Amino acid sequence: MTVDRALIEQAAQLLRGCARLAVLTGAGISKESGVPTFRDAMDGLWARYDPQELATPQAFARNPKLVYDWYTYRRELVAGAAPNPGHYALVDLEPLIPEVTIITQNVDGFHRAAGSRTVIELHGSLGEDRCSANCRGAPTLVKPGAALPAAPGEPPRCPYCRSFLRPNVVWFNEALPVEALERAMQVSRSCDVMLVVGTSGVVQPAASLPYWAVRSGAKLIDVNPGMDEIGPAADVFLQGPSGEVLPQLVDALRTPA
Ligand code: BV8
Repeated sequence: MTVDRALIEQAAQLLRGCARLAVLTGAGISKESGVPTFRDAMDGLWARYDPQELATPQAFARNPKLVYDWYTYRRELVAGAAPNPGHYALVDLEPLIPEVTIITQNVDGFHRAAGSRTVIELHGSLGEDRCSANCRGAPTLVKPGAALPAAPGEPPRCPYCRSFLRPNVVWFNEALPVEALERAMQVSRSCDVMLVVGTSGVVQPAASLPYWAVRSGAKLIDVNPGMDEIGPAADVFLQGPSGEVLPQLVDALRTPA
């Protein structure tokens, strides 16, 4: 898919004068790594479930084993996948722009795996389990080897208090980690440009960050193969898959105007 070269150049021009870049990413940036987005119908065993139904404390309370197995399935998906050219292009921006901060809604850890140095994980990380009671403070992380083995039909249990373990992610109707959200707000309000990549712009409070950036005077670039909630507010909308668009944006930025 060839992206409009004039729009790529327009976006590169916004980045040429940029000292502080905030990048907000969603599930779409990991699509080309083979990890389905929340909007994709999940396949096979999980096709009949709605992610927004499974990623909730209510679902876990009702059926902890089902929810825990869903995350085991997603961990296996991520373990078999890798960052794609979109993730690496964001790393390539770092030597070109004084300050680059990644604010991600994703829990797959691909930004850090690709080499991004400043990553704010708004919704936690698939890679870690925690005690569902946070018995030793929030979060009480439990390494895989330390968990009490799962009894049939149950998730593993906390070695300290025997509560069920759960993934260290933020579910719907749960508060985001305060320090991550405060940092993301501060970065969004002080950036010169916000680059939004691969998000439908629906889930709050992450979806409000681009509006904070614009209200604070930042320019907005949105990258998505389809229109999303952020696109209409963007100064430049780059329509295409991020694995193709972002490397072209980096190449244009490296080429003197
Ligand atoms: C909270 C971790 C309060 C778990 C996730 C205000 C208004 C309305 C609703 C609310 C509101 N405030 C709160 C809510 C409720 C809710 C919410 O936003 N609901 C939505 C559905 C309306 N928010 C919450 O519950 C949040 N908590 O506000 O708590 C509170 C305060 C104090 C005390 C108690 C409570 C918590 C939200 C976090 C939920 N956890 N993830 C897990 O992963 O399992 S959210 C999860 O879904 C993802 O992390 C992500 O954030 C979201 C999916 O969004 P996207 O990333 O955008 O992905 P999506 O599939 O939607 O879109 C993909 C996009 O990629 C598409 O646009 C597509 O076109 C594009 N794409 C496809 N291919 C490509 C591509 N782009 C680029 N390249 C490609 N190749």
